[in-house]
This record gives sequence, C-alpha cells and structure tokens, in this order.
Amino acid sequence: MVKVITYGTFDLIHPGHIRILQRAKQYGDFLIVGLSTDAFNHAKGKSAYHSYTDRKIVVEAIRYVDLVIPEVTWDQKIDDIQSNQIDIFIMGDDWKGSFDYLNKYCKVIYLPRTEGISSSKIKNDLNGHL
Ligand code: C2G
Repeated sequence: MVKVITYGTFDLIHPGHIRILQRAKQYGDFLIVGLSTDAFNHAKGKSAYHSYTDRKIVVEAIRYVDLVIPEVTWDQKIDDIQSNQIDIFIMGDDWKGSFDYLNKYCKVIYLPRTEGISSSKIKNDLNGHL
C-alpha cells in the first residue's frame, strides 16, 4: 500500500483544495491529511472561518481522503511520516522547496496550485471587495 500525506488548513473548501487532494490520492492508495488546528492556524498567522472540528467533518467527507490527523506544529512532519509509514509527501507548489528536507524520509512532490481561487479570495469577495 502506497501511503501519501499532505497538510493544510482546508477552510471554506473550494475546487483548489479538492484538486490537490484528488491529485495527491492518484499517487497512492491511502491519503492522510494533516489538518491545521485552530491554535496552529494562529501560529501560521491564519484565521479560519470554520473551527478545526467543522473543517475535520468536511475534509473527512471528501472521497479522496482516508484519514485526517491534527497538525499542531511545523515540526511534526518527520514523526508523522515515520509513524504512518508514508511513501510520498505532497503539497501545492506555493510551498515549493519548503519541505525538501523531508526527502530523507519519503518522496517529496509539489503540485501546481489551482489559479484564481483561495479561501481568502472567497472571504474578500463575500465582503463586497469583488
Ligand atoms: N491549494 C491549491 N490551490 C489553491 C489553494 C490551495 O492547490 N487555489 C493547496 C495548497 O497549495 C495546499 C493545500 O491546498 O497544498 C491546502 O492549502 P491551505 O488550506 O491554504 O493550507 P496552507 O495554509 O498552505 O497550510 O504545514 C503545511 C501547512 O499546514 C499548509
């Protein structure tokens, strides 16, 4: 079984999120999502609209996702990769280069982001800044 992992906030789910998860799953048989907790989002300087609990309900319902685990710190990836026997780490290419250090533990792949959509754009558009 080829196991894949990716991480993110996944707030206000949109086609960009779905496409990264869909493509990530194509690389293996089992996809784990490290979902940023509300506290870690604060550390990332992000404020999600939905709570961790609600974002977890949504992400777990996505057909490509097999397991959701909490992402509480930048430093947990090596442990996650080793304890879950991960073969491939995948992120969108806005993170290109940021996680190359994981190459020692698994394959690292950056996939093209979906242009023109983001949770912050959705929030801005809804606030009338169309
Ligand atoms: N993404 C994408 N296309 C978009 C928006 C997001 O491909 N239009 C991808 C991102 O590249 C990322 C994933 O969707 O791989 C999740 O994005 P976010 O929820 O914004 O997560 P982020 O804040 O990038 O957190 O430790 C890693 C961090 O937790 C990543």
